[in-house]
Amino acid sequence: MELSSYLQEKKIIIDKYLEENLPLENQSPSIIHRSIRYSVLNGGKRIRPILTLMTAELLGENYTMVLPAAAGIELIHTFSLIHDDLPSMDNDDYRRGKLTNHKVFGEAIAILTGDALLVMGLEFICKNAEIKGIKNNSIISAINYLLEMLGTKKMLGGQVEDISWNNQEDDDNFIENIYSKKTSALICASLKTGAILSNATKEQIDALQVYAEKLGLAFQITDDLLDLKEDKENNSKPTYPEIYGLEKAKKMVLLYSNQAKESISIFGEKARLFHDLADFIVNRKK
Ligand code: GRG
Repeated sequence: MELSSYLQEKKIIIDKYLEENLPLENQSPSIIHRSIRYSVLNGGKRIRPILTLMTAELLGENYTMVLPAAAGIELIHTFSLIHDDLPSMDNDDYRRGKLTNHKVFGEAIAILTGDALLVMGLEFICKNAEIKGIKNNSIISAINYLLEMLGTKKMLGGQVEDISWNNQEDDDNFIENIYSKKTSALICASLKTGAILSNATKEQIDALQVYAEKLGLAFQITDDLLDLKEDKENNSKPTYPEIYGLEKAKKMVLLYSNQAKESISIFGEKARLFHDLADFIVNRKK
């Protein structure tokens, strides 16, 4: 199957699962459920949960085996976006082409919506234990790894460094290190969740982890390149292409994308979609 059809097909599956499993808007307290549905069901690309499904399929499982956990990861991703957009952080007015959560519901509800999505995301992953063939131990390992990826050494720590740095760091790898924590970490957890729940071997997990790390870096620098084309509404810090220039940024995206592809050679032709995704990240327009 072509990657574009695959992404479209799996996005529909994830959207449907989320639509059917999120609390309804009229459920009390209504405002938080309206806010959750506003931010989750608003056209994200669903790259992270798709990676979880893709990993299960690569390892010979049906994607339905990992669907609740994949949806849980999307909820946690949405939580991070809502908090990232807050006035005290990036102070963004628009997300996914619509007003950000705090612009519609106010700051207090936006913070609580993020909190609720983090809790609900973990709840969805726990629900994956109800699927026949999934071992409780695998759920515990997947959650354990995910929490490591979200904590102060990874995503949360990367965000702290991102909002605290003063543009005077002279280490060339400084921004890559932040991107690895802020962006690659959750992508690593997306693949590893699929891998653990599909009983992958250590060799397979190690290969997929390198792929995820490199894909995350290519993804974040591409995000910066796409942001350059949009008018900046806030006083955010300079991004990779603004510091190192367009040419170097494009070169690094290509390098990381190629390294991602090389890292999964053990899967051979079976990993074709993963190769296509690494190419797609380089060429994506949104
Ligand atoms: C993890 C406990 C904990 C706290 C969160 C706020 C925060 C700390 C982290 C923010 C990290 C962040 C926003 C990273 C940027 C990641 C990124 C590239 C987002 C855009 O992803 P896409 O393009 O977006 O997949 P869509 O809209 O398609 O889902």
